[in-house]
Amino acid sequence: MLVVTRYVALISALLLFTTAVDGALARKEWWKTTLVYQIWPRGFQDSDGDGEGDLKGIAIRLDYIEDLKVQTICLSPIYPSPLIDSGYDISNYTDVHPLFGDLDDFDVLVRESHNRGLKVILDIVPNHSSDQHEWFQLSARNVEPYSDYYIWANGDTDDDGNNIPPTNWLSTYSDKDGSAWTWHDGRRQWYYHKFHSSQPDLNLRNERVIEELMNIFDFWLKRNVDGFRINAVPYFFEDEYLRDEPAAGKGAHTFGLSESTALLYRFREHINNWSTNNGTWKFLIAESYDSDANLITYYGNDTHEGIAPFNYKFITHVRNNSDANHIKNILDSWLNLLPRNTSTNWVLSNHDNSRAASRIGLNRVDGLHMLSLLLPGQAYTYYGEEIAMLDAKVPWNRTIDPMGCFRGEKEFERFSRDPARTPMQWNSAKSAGFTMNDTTYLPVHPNYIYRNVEAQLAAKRSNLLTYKRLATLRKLPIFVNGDYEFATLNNKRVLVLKRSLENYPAYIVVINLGIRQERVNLTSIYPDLNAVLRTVVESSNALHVTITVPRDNFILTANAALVLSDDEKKETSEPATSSTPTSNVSDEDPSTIKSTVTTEGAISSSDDTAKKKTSTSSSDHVTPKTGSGTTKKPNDAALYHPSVLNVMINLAISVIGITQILAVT
Ligand SMILES: [Ca+2]
Ligand SMILES: [Ca+2]
Repeated sequence: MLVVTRYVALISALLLFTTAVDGALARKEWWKTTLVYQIWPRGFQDSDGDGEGDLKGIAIRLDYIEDLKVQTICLSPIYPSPLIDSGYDISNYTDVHPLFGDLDDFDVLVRESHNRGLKVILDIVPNHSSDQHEWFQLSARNVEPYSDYYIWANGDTDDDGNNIPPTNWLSTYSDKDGSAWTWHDGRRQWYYHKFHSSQPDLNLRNERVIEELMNIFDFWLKRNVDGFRINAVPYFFEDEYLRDEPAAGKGAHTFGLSESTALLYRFREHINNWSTNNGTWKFLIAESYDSDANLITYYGNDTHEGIAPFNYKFITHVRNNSDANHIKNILDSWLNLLPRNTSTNWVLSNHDNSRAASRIGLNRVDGLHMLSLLLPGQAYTYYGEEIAMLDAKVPWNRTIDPMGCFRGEKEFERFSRDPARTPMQWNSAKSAGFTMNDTTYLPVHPNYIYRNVEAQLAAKRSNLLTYKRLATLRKLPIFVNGDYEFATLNNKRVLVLKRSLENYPAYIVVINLGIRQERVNLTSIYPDLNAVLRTVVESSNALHVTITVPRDNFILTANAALVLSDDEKKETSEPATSSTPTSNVSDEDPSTIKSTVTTEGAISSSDDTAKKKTSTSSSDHVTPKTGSGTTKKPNDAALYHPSVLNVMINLAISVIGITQILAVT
């Protein structure tokens, strides 16, 4: 009896250990496939009627956010700021702008979010502060230790004795002469600002400044935030010797320096140390429009873990005239660049760019969401994208973005980012339900009368309803762990994404990017699928939707998209070769292009060995060959091997059990 009791206790302890290990690993990796909702606090929800969004407003809308099935909220800057650059000009990194509320409101928002299982991440701006920040005020007066907190230089004088800037470096928010240097009368020196003259660049070669930044991370970590978006990474460092750029404005000495990447590694190490000490795993993501070669270095190297960069390919490379081949090639080439054991993310739009519905096409939004939400890795949704909000027309006299303001009345519309930052469209009431005020911080898009959350929730089909179904679907193991494969059909007008996972029915996303109806036949690319596929999700613009479709002959109306499932296969156990023969191939592109890739971003080629291993994980994978000759690899997100652990423990239990039995006998 004693032996039996010991045996049961041992098994219980081992099972508890297994569960604890699995749980700990899952917690550590929670961010790898999270669906992030980016909130622009000024434009989301006003709670006090001043026409400006605020933290209490976000808290009011948490039910909505939870119902969207997103898992993480990313807040654009909420800190005290003169708001010259919409909050990216921070005058105090460890407080909340009174416009948005206070720290208590923030704590409530975090607590309420966590109660719903939602994570909260903040936007941190290490490159520059506001000139209203105390550091700059003291630095301008040469007060120690702040005198070297910013980048000051003496400059030169021209032949007429006028002060001229130290270098030819240019500002992004360029005024008439475009210089990134502004003369400070008090200190009688120039200070460097890549962005607006009210946003002086911090001197990140000063260890005291780095310490300040680490303290800022700690301040918010103590308030239970779940991670950070790191802003403007390629601008962190500039040439130490202040050399002129060979081509002014091209960034040879002011953009993408390797020191910037190295600082990311330090941030990562600092946050990881926090995680280790506190047992709460944090999420980091780096904002950068740098070259692919530099972006890949963000992931880390043999000695340092890095911070994954945003994948902005949808923003930088996909337009309303992009065909299926173009999109396939863009996504494929990025995924193939990824280092082994790393994952990526999908961003259709953000606060710095035209909205996806305006940039790529209103009718394409659902199909794009099928890609961004059903590809492996994280996905990001910019507020309003789920209802396909469009850029609003913001007149000159309402323009507040410095990118627009500096260009003047004739040119501002080409540069202003205000059109993508207008108030969330909640309903058809006054000011779209964003505020009780008649006046809103930016004008509401006039289409709010019919394009709003309330209307889309009530509709039989809508962008919002499609989005919610996709957000739910992406949590299935096949989308978390499965491999992916792109193909194109119908002369580059139809894009196909297949997700597959062993012992799991395949899912196929089919998107008609063309403006005409397309008859689709999947048999040429996937002959081993069931003859009949189940319609899982359809785009809100799809017509003639049926519960099932024949694999070899179905219709996609213009810009329509479907998620199909092969899930009857297991029940029928139908051999792949017994699929219904092709009956209609007339519309098929003879040059159909298909490539199979694993979710690790490693295409089936010999260059696998050249890919750097950057993860700290010790897991290396054998690469089995499938019958189709395609190299498949397990998904990076499934690296915990709980099943292996379980097998080992079961084995240990068996051995111990046999030993005990032998001892009794
Ligand atoms: Ca308000
Ligand atoms: Ca800088």
